[in-house]
Amino acid sequence: MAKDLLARLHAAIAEHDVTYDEFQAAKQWLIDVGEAGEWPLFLDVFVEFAVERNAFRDRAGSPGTILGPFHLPGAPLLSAPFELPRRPDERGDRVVFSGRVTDAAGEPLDGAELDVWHADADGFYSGFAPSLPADILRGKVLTDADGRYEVRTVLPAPYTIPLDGPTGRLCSVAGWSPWRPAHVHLIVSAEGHEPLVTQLFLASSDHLATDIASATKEELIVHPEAQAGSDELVVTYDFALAPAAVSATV
Ligand code: MBD
Ligand code: FE
Repeated sequence: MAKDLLARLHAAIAEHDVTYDEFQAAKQWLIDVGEAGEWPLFLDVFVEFAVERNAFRDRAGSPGTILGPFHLPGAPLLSAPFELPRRPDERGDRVVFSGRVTDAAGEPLDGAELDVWHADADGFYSGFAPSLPADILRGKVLTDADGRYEVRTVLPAPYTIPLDGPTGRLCSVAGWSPWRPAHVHLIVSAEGHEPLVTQLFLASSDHLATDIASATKEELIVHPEAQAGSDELVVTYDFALAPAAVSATV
């Protein structure tokens, strides 16, 4: 694989008639990505979707998409009414996500875990952007005996790659929009099943057709609905998990 990758790079150098000045500029840019700590961002934005698509091409159950660089382990397990921690003055429309977690055959999974995280109304993630408290807008919930879950939070805004770093500079020089559409991340897991890493995208968001991370899928777009007599929007979404891959036994 490493040899093949390098051979393709050497072919591209010849094809594009790359000069020494271009090589030195590319070398410095790669060094800058490392110094800015942007390798996780760069790889998850420009490479992970191809790995996800390939790794799960034949998997049963609901579609997944990329994990991205902003998951943190150790989010708190929430009890009713299942509200993600937030600031008292947190901006963003209030919303409840609810639905069922089943196996690939539609049988409910009791005690399945949903680990949920998302950006705030300015597109920033807690634990990564210094402007936010460390642990907000992240939490876990468990399904009940019918496989049902609920999570209450506020709607996130679209996310932009930081424009002042090397990844943002690449986007601007290449003329690529640096935005991801507004989305909520989830890892849905249950004993005996493959964990489902996925995202739900808000239908009302800008940038759905031009996600810089190439990770938006039609089946993952949700439409928050207003309900009479409530200021809480509702999103209903069901997750189906594939059976755990059978490991070889001797
Ligand atoms: C994100 O919010 C994200 O989900 C991914 C995959 C990459 C960059 C920012
Ligand atoms: Fe994200």
